[in-house]
Amino acid sequence: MSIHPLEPLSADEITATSAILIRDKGLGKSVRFLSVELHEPTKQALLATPDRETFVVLRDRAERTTIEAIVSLTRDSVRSWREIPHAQPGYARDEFAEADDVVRADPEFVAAMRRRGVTDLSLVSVDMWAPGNTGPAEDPGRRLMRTQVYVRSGKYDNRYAHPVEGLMVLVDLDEMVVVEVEDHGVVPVPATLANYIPELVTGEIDGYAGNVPAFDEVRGDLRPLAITQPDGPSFTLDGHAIEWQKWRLRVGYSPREGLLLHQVGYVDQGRLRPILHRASISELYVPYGDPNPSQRVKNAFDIGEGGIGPWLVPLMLDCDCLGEIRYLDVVLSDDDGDPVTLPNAICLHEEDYGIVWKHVDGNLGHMETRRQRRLVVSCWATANNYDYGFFWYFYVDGTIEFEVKLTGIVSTGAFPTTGTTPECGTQLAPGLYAPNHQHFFNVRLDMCVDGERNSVYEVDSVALPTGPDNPGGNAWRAQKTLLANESVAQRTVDPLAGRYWTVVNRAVRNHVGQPVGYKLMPGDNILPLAHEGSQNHRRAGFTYRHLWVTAYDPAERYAAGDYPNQRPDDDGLPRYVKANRPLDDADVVVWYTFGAHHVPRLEDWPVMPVSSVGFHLKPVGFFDGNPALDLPRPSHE
Ligand SMILES: [Cu+2]
Repeated sequence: MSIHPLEPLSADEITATSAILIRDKGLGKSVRFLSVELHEPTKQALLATPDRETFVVLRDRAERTTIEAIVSLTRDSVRSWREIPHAQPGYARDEFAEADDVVRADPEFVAAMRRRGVTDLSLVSVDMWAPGNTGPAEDPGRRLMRTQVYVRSGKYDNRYAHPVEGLMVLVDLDEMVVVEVEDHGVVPVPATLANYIPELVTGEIDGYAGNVPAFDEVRGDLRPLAITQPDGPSFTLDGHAIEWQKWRLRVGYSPREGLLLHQVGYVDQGRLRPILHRASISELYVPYGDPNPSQRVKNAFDIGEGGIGPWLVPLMLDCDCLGEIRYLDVVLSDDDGDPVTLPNAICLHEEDYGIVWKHVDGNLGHMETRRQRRLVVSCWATANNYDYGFFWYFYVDGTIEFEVKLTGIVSTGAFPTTGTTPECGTQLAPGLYAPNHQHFFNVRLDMCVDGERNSVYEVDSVALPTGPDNPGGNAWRAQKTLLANESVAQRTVDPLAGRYWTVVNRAVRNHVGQPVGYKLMPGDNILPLAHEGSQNHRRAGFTYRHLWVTAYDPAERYAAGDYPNQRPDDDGLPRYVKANRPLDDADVVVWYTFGAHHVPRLEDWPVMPVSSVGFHLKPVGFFDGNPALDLPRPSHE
């Protein structure tokens, strides 16, 4: 049985990978497997039958070294073994758990908690954060994590209502020892309960009275709303390949990026037309904008420091997903290199999405209406307090949409109730606040609009000067500017100019002779507010531009570089574009950064209603007309 070269790794392949590495490299107990993933064949290699390979990141705790290995399963051998100096890869789950034990057992930490009146350590909750890089004194060669600490009022209590401000513990993960207990002084732990589990909110369970906000009972007036597809869904799934309507795509995943898409195309008049070779979220960066000691260190590269894969959560039918659902499992490795299966981590389903087109001919009294439908490919990941949903949508009119849904619990801090309320956050309860912050996402889109040779244009709508050509002063046009090389292809949004970017193939023309294309339509967006010299500016240069275009290089996969964890300076896009490669009629990769700006609301507490951010890819002259013209009339039975 031949396996498609882009099929994700099976559990057996992960086992085989670690067995080959242990056998050929004599790996001992000091080596952790931080990640094992498919080593994806390059576009060139995909044209033939590539070897089946895996890419592994290892950490040797004894030697304090990071190693990248490529293992050939086809040839039963280690093809590449490379030490990466000064690199701190994303954390493994086991490191979180082990560090937690070490912190709890530390006498200095126990004493600091006692100074705050906390003696029952079973109620203390330790969240692990990447330490970031707060200054030149920090040694990125030492593998570190920094805590944020909370105290629950009871077993099921929402810990984020009770932050321990100003107390942080730095842990060395290679040695698994406490490096430093940093105590900026006692701030009373806020006491007001803020739960979201109904039995706790209503006080039905003893010890949880006094929740704010509160309700007496859950609503009883919601009648069933059922989604039924008696004939099943309209898509088919073969391994990880999906066919739905005229869309063709492959679903994949990696430990770092979570959900991936490969080889997205559209069947147009019997011909499969490629659009995207690969699409993935390349970084998720969350800088906090508050000066307090516990807050200014919150500077998370959630993808480069952790990876979405291990944070994926199993999805539940009729809860996460409504209707006819097909689930895909995700198989990752643990830190011994053994496979771990996350069941039902990726959800596939169809949704009705209102009306796609409609017209009533008033003269004839004739009406035609068609319904919009979309294929949804999604997953959810929980990163400490936050929950992120990653949703790809494919519409019957050729549109692709990517949406991130943000929910979960805002990160909190405490302040003395005798002082003023913090300036850079929102008060949630007496002594409790949620600091201002931003979430920046970067999506890497390896484009192939009707082939690999594409060009990218910026399109602004501009008014024509008044004069003989514009006698009424009303005229405006869509002005296209070629982004000819990497030094100019670093752009920001401009909603007042209706700015979008098109990716076109000049060698393929539509029926009016124009190059076929897809356009990237930005949604809400924001720039960072952090100054030069800040961690944001030093370490996350990719957030200071929204659109980046680079020449395809399979080694360039992450907007903040391969190893942002603890790195003092920048990498990724700002480095990639230094080559200033030409982009016209080239194999291009489009990277889009979009920020969710979060001035927390009281209504975001204690769990925030979903807030969405994302973008659309829409055909622009890709088709000769409305591709949804051939949809059937909705039936009226
Ligand atoms: Cu937020």
